Amino acid sequence: GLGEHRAKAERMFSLMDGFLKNDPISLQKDILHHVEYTVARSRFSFDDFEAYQALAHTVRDRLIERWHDTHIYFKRTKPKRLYFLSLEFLMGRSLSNSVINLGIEDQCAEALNQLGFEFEVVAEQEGDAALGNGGLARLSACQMDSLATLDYPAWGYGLRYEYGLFRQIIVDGFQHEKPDYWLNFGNPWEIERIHVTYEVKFYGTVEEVEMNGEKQKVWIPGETVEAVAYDNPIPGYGTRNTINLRLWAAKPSSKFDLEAYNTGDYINSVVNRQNAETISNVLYPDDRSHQGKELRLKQQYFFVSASLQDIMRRFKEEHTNFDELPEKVALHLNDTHPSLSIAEVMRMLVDEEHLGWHKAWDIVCKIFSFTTHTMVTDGEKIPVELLENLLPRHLEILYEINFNFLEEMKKRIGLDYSRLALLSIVEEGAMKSIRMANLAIVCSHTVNGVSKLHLEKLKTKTFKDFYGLYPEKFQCKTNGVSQRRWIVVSNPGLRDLISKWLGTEAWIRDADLLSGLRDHLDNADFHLEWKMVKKVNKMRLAEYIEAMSGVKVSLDAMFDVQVKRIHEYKRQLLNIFGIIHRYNCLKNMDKDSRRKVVPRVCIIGGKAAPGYEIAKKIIKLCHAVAEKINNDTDIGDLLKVVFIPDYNVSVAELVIPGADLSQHLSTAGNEASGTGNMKFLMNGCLLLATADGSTVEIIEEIGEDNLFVFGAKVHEVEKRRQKRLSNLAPLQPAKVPLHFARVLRMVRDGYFGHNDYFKSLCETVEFGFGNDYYLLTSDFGSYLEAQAAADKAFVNQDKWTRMSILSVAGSGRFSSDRTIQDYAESTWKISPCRCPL
Ligand code: 73E
Repeated sequence: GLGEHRAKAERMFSLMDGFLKNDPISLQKDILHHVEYTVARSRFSFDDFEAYQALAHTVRDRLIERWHDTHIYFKRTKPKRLYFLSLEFLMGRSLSNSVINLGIEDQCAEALNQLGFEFEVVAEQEGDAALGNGGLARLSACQMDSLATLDYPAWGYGLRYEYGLFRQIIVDGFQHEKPDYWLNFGNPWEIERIHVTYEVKFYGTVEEVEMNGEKQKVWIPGETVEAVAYDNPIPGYGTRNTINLRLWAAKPSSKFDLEAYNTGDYINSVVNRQNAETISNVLYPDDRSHQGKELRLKQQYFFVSASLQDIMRRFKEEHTNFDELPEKVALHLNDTHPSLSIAEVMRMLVDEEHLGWHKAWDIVCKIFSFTTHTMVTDGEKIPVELLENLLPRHLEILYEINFNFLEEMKKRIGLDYSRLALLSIVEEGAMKSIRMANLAIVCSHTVNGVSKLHLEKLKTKTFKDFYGLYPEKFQCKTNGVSQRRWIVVSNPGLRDLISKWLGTEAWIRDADLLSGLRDHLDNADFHLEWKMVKKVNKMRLAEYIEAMSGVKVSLDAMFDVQVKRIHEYKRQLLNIFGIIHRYNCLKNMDKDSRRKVVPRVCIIGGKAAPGYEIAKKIIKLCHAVAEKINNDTDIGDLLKVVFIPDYNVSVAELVIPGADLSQHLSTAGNEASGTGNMKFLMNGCLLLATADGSTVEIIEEIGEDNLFVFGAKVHEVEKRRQKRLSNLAPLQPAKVPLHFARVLRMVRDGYFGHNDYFKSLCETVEFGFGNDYYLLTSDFGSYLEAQAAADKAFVNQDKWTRMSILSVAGSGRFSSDRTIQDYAESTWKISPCRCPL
């Protein structure tokens, strides 16, 4: 059984031992060593947190060994490297993930046990690395895991924010933001490289100088800060390969503010030095919105400049001719955030390496690829005014890129000025600005969408004009998530069950093997064990809920979860309205009917961007509704509402395995992909969802009988919006379904208190006001039907279990391994480079 497969896996892993040994005794010695000499506590007396620190350092040593070997091997074989550029990475905790990927979990647990500690408890001491907002950032983290596991010679580059995403605390039902100063207790997972530093320059002027009889532009910068590298080893699973995520921190440069020193204002000049550090200080907490703020632009350029100096240095160490760049370097832009890279590479090649413009441009167009994560047309823009001041030379380069591009377009499409204006990288008008998406599309050899539906919208709407020009550039790379993080780390019970019934752990590297679970679809023992795993996970979650909110929940209830950033388009409001409707139904039922009701625990969690008023009101409404329902003795266990505060990666690892049902309610055409749905799918949780983003492909894969789909389809949304507007003139409240109107009235009239506060929230779905842009009114009926179908299926536990098994069995396609392999082969053109044992 399982023991045998574990033993086989262990033999495979033991081959990967390096200088440091991984048997429990050796691990224990190292843990005690670190307790004494790194943590500086007595080895006879240390607590859970200190045990965590010591174990983390023990694991870190082993990571460093592999990470060295991997890079020595890469250096020797000089493969084409992928550089994954992203301003956000949501890594979460590292201990469990590392220990699993190194294949030393049992040994570590045993080593700790003998010292009187429990691995799970020790692992929970770790705080999350939350250097990102939501889906985009967690996707980067899953993709790093896949890149390492599949042996690709890749590097991740990002920023080492000192304050990660704010911590959400709830006071009286309202969200408050608290700074996440995550480095307070040290970070054993990073390696500070004090000698890997680069100068990053800002401001100043551009001057023209004569060089070898030719006129040449030079940038005379006005301010210099230093970028220091912090390296974060990313171990692959079932391989020795351990790749690097290099994050930059800003430090004052020795050249900083030289002027002030010379004029003698010593104190002020030292104080001013601190300004340099503010660059990498704090992560912008807005998911999806872009503000034209100078600090944000500074962050972007700081990141881009340091990363590209590092990349070019490595290239020049191995190669002499820039013609080789496209064969040796792939630069990937994770959304538009790092797309200043394009101007920066041009500047380096033209101004510093003295290549001709056209030659440089030719190279640049062969090295960049771009993934867009958004559905909206109005993407990231940088005000020209800001650029002119902060990066004057880059602005010139951007103008020149645009000039050449528009000249080429004129030849292709003629003097159609309105079309040219749409294509232009420069947006004229009240606020002249650079359109980062246009820049990225023009310069990248591939533009990737994150789901089939998303790509379709890119082609026909968002970037329609560009698609007409470069149809071959547009490709679909449906997102995926790592089964290492989202099953192996977060759901060990399910991991063991899957391995036992598949007879192998090979699915941890090859998720397609999960389809083998279908062979046991009707096996009663399998069903029993499957339900048992879910039950244990629900117990864990129930304990957490009680600890967080004081609400006791019944394990017989259906655990219904919606966790993600709070956004109008994600329609948490639809969920809450559905809950209120359910409450009304229960109140109106007689005793007999109540006995047949499936009890529910409705769990909602997520952060609202600090400036997003409506999102914050949704959080408050959730609490107000919970307060009312949970305290209604008439309702009891039939309905409970819980808001889980501070939703983040480690909370997700607890919540997702314990969910029976998960909700993904975005109005069709708004969620580019969605990745939460895939995590729930892998954990045998049924989905209740609109046909949006990647859910469309989940439906394709598991069949619409195995989840609960509702709501307007993409092609219907436009029509409904129009219809909704034509209803405006004669204001026809009769068109609003009765149930919906009643729920809305309750909120508006203060049934849950705070009616003044909720007024503007209600107005978003009312005609004559917000006009219900996200179509809650027209989707409500269909939503309730899907909910009823879920209730009905839950009563039949055999059927439910089958659906649950089929969900996991169909989740292989949504592994980030599949996504990454596709990118590697068709976009980046890189090959595996496996470090020998
Ligand atoms: O649909 C998700 C997608 O699954 C999308 O909203 C999200 O990216 C996920 C991964 O592909 C996303 N995040 C951002 N844009 N799209 C974003 C924009 C600005 C700042 C931070 C994040």
